[in-house]
Parts: sequence; C-alpha cells; structure tokens
Amino acid sequence: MPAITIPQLSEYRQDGYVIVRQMFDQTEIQLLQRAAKLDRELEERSYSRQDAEGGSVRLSLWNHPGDSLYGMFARCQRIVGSMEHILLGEVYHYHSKMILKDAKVGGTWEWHQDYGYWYQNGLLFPLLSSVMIAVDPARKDNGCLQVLKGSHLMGRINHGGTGGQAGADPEKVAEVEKRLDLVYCELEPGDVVFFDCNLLHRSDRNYSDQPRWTMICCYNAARNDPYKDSHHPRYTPLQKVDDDQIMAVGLKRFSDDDSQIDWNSPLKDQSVESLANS
Ligand SMILES: O=C(O)CCC(=O)C(=O)O
Repeated sequence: MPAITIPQLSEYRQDGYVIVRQMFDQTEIQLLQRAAKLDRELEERSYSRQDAEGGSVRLSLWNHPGDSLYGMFARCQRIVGSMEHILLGEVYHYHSKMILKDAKVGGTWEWHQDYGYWYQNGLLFPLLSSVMIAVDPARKDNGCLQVLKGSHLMGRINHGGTGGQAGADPEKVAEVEKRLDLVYCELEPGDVVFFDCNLLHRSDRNYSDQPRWTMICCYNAARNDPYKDSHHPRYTPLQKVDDDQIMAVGLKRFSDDDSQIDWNSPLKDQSVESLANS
C-alpha cells in the first residue's frame, strides 16, 4: 500500500479527514495488536483523563518514536510519506499514543480540536496532523471516533476544561453541529484515519464488551518548529524506515515465541493418576 493518493488528499483537504482502508495488512496489524496487548510497560505507563460524565479514558503517550514496533509504524514510509503530502514538506514526530478504550469502562472523549490542546505549546501555525490506526475493530457501539465533517475550516476555537480534558467551546460546537455532518468513523483493524489538527472530534463511552484500542501518531511540519519548549518535542529529525521494517521488527519481537512449547496445567497432568492406577 503506497502513501495517501491524490483523491484521498483532496478528500482530506475538503473534509478535514480521510479514512484509508487496510493501510496495514492483517499480518502487520496483528503484530501491533499482539505487541500492545502483551506490553506490560504500556499498561504500567498508562494514565487516565476524566471525562465530564464521571468516566475516564486511558492512554499511554510517548514523544519519540524509537526502534520498537510502535516506532516502525510511526516512522514507516506509508505514514510519514502521507504526512509529507498532507503537510506539504518535511514533518517530524510530535508524539504517539495508544488509546486504551477498554470494554465497558473506556470513557468519553469530549468534542475538541487537537490544536486546542497544542496551541499553548509554542506552535504558531496549525500545521499538524494525526493518524489513528485501528488496533481493534472500532464501531459505534464500542466508541469509535466521531468527526464533524469540514469543521477544520472553522480554524481554532477556544477550549476550556471539561472534566480532566480540554473541551471545545460548547456554544460553538452546538451551532456547528446543526450545520455539519456528524460522521462515525467505523474501522477494521489495519484501517486508518488521517485528520487535521483543527477537525472537531470526540468519541462515546465504550459500553460494549469489546475493547477499542487505537494507536494515534501525531506529526508537526518541520517548518512549524515551536518557539518554546513544552512537554512535546521541538523539531527533531525523523528517520523514516522502509515499510517492510514493520514485519521485520514485529517478527523479531516474537522470535522467542513460546506458543508451540505446550505448557502443562494441573488438568492436563495425569502423571499422579497414572501412578495410582499402575
Ligand atoms: O480515541 C478517541 O476516540 C479520540 C482520541 C483523541 O481525540 C485524542 O487523543 O486527542
């Protein structure tokens, strides 16, 4: 799968987002799914942000992509090449996160623009974009991403605190909801959504018994280097990798796979019984 196509790019410019189906094939996405679900550090480093209804969303966030499988997704030609088309030039990794929206308990994301969160970080221009990679299926009933199509064209609107999150000005959101289409971005594992940093987006609580984990990688244009330090990086050159590094690093990660060694269990262990019967 190459980077984003010209028609997809036009859709992104017009709507503020574009869904690309199966940007990652099933083998690649299963490696990511397996790595994430087994990753104790991801679990231990996760933290929660309260929503306005008393629920909370859990996420783990890291600033530099690194050399792990997560890094291969964030640095691969397919994604970074797409971001270079979207942001019209060199980009760097602003941060990545895993959104751990767990079955039954995963909370709501309030309406917001990412630039509403990031504007304070010395970023003068809204030259940032994110890609959400579906790790689990994302459906209406497990709290998939919702977007207001075309809302990026409003520019940045004010944000204030709602729960532990930054929420977009509710008066503006209520008005724009009357004028723009609300789209539920339902995704299969391996599908991705590229979205503009000024696109209004949210998601519902996960009331289903299926988790909805997604990895989101965020990029800033190199020419939009923040003028001050913040908790996310200033311009740091991004070392792109070939797309095949996802498979290479993923398979290496699991080369010590012990799934074939046939663990014993008390139920299977018949040695005492067989002694007694001998
Ligand atoms: O996971 C979601 O539904 C949205 C996450 C999000 O909006 C964010 O991390 O800024």
